[in-house]
Amino acid sequence: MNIAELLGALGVDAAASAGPDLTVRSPIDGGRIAQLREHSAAQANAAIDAAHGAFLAWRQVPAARRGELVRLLGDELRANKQALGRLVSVEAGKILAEGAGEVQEMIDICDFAVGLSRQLYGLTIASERPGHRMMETWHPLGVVGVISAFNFPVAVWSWNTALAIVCGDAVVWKPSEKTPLAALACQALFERALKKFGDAPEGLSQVLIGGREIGQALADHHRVALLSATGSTRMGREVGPRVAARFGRSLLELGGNNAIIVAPSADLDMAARGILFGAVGTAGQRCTSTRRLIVHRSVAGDLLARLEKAYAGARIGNPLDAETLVGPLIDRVAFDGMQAALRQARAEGGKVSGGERRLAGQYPEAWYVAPALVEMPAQTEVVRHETFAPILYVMRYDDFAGALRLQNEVPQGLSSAVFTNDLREAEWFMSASGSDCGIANVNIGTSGAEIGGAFGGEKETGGGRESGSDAWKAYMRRATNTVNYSRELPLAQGIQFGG
Ligand code: UN1
Repeated sequence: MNIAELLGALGVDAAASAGPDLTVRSPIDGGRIAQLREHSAAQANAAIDAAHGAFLAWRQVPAARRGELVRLLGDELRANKQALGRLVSVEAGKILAEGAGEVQEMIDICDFAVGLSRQLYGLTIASERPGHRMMETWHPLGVVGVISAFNFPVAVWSWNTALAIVCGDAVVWKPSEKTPLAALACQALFERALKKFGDAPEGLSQVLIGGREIGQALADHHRVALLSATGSTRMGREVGPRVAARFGRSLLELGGNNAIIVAPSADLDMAARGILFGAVGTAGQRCTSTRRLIVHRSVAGDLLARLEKAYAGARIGNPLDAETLVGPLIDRVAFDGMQAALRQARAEGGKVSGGERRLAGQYPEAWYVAPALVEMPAQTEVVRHETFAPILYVMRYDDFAGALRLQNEVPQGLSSAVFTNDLREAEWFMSASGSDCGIANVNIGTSGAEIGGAFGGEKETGGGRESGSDAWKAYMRRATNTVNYSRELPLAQGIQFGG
């Protein structure tokens, strides 16, 4: 299927979005796949106002009925899993299995949100006063702005939207300028679901194509009650304070610098497989990608030999070919960033294997690379930075406390993992004095989280939590209700006030 057929099958009216402003290229060969019109800041503000109007009506619809819309969206995603997954592969460059996997995450969060639509529960709390009852009620919040990155061009929208819709909110989405077609496809599928649903208000979910000005409109507009932003720490540093300045809420999911610790008792075969998926999968362009390996000195040689073999066998190439494991980097900027990091690693004493450009003859306008394994003498400056590319820095450790120190001594705190069969090490790793990340795994890698858990991390990762567990609470406002069913009016804290 060519791109026009793919968009057609997904219900995208390509002509309606065509325009001179934004050239969309496929990282597979660098070729142009679309030319789109961008929205202006004024259009963004109008979209936010319209979404607010939709919210005022939507919040009155019973939550279980709101869940029905998400159920219908899940049906559309099931029916179009392969087509949407393929579009993600074409536009973001991830391999077909990962494109389809990303759509599966969307289906999963829809299922989760449909169940949630019959919960959205609050607590009842013992009152200190006789004849009184205290409780919490969760109400819809308002307009949720979503800013997403190229690397998960559809799933991140769905984590936010599935929850926001059942929570009674409206959504305005600014996708990455690198992956607008996938966003238009999501919007088209959402509109199909809306048609089947019937009576939803106009403007409940909208997409804005464009760059900085759109992000700024979402950050600054007082009607965006929550801005959920996924991307670099640099972006978060800009967006977070702007939203805070107007006392808006933000949910930030920023950079990761995820490590795997491999202990002497580890199953090295399993560890090698987990590291390969984490470091090389999605060409190292997940926020959860494994970027650091902290391996016990006694097993380092054995593990590295396995990894070198696995790296040599990982096929680099067109992500649409079934045998490919490593697709291209998103663009030249990513390639240059990777080369700069490797130069810095060498200057800091690193021993680099891999990292060079591949397939330049076949795809002169695309940026394929051999994943790099870099043995570092210490956790130097370059290791402390997130480079969005398949670079795995390898460091050795002697005692577990030292390994934990290395793991935590970076500015980011998203995901982490340990491979060990030692119960003490595993529990220590997950304890208060263990990993300081939002995700701490045992005997699985750092990437590929299920949607049922809360997703996000600490420190420069931004502190937000999306997706499962009680992440829905960020999309609602909490009211504490105290009800007096007695005939007296006792004051709290025993205060006597007048007669
Ligand atoms: C991201 O890279 O922004 O845990 C999200 C994972 C995926 C999500 C990654 N479920 O790797």
